[in-house]
Amino acid sequence: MNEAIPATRVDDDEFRTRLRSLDMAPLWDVMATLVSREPRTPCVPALWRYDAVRPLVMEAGEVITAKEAERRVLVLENPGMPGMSRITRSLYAGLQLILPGEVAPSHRHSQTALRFVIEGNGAYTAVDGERTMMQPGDFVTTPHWTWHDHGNESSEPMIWLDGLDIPIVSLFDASFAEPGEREEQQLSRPIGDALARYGSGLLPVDQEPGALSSPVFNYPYLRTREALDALCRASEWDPCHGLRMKYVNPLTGDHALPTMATFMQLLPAGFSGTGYRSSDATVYACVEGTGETEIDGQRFRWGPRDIFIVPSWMRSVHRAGGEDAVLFSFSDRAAQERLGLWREARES
Ligand code: GTQ
Repeated sequence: MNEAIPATRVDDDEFRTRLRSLDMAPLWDVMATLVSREPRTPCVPALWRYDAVRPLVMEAGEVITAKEAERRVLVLENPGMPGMSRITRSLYAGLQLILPGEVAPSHRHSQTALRFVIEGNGAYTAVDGERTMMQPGDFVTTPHWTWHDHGNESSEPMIWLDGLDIPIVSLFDASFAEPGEREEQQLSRPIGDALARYGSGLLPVDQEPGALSSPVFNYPYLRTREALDALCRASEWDPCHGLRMKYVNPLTGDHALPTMATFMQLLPAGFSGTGYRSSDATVYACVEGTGETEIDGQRFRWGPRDIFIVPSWMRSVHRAGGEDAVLFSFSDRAAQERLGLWREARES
């Protein structure tokens, strides 16, 4: 934290050369960077307009099949970190395309994944023996080390936003993955089983508490939207967030996934928020309505299906247009909370 050290004492090249030869280095060169007073990040604010990126996603459908690619995805790369397959320092995001009749074969990995459905109707993801049919606005999870395959038996292409904790797992050098024995996993439960069993305000009578990831693996938009609709009549609005809810694991009340926190928020028509910062860089996907988010003074206008990010600790302000706006978002807040790292600052 001491930024001014007299040059005469530290500019001893001969000393530095000897240090380097023994794989050592002086901390005082890098102290202020390593232990910064506030978050410093190469991550920059960015927005992907769906109208601009969709044609390229469809073009990817002509270049390679889902099966050949294993996962046919265009990675959303933060412009501040090109070539690093990450949308923030800790998170990966991409747009995945499944065309009618295609299957993305079964596999499992250490990384936790989430899907947020952007376009299409009725493609499925199967997770550990159960399929769920996906609709726009649905939030679908694939907890770490669960078998999952995706398929599309509908007549339209389906596109969803993938969010994975790939950079977190790679930071720990803890990545394991394996392909399934068959392309599509064997199903052992009917469609809708997990939601009925765990996500309906009920639990099996002998259910053990706990579990790192939620047993509910599809949080349908229909239900989420209904909840927001009912709440917005009664709730007082948060000056920064409007009405913001988090997706939870019904066995713990904690975030649905251990590393990534997920949220849905409603900004009422004409909402003009106050300034907000938090230590979790956040990926937003607009579901309904239009608006703008000012990020460190830069204005990003968004509409349905657009994706944008607010980097760690940058000041953001949300404003909604003439109708109610709905934003899905995810971040590494779940991991940060577990490590005691997460912080926020609000302007009143
Ligand atoms: O659907 O399993 O975007 O394994 C990247 C890696 C999606 C997936 C991605 C993956 C997946």
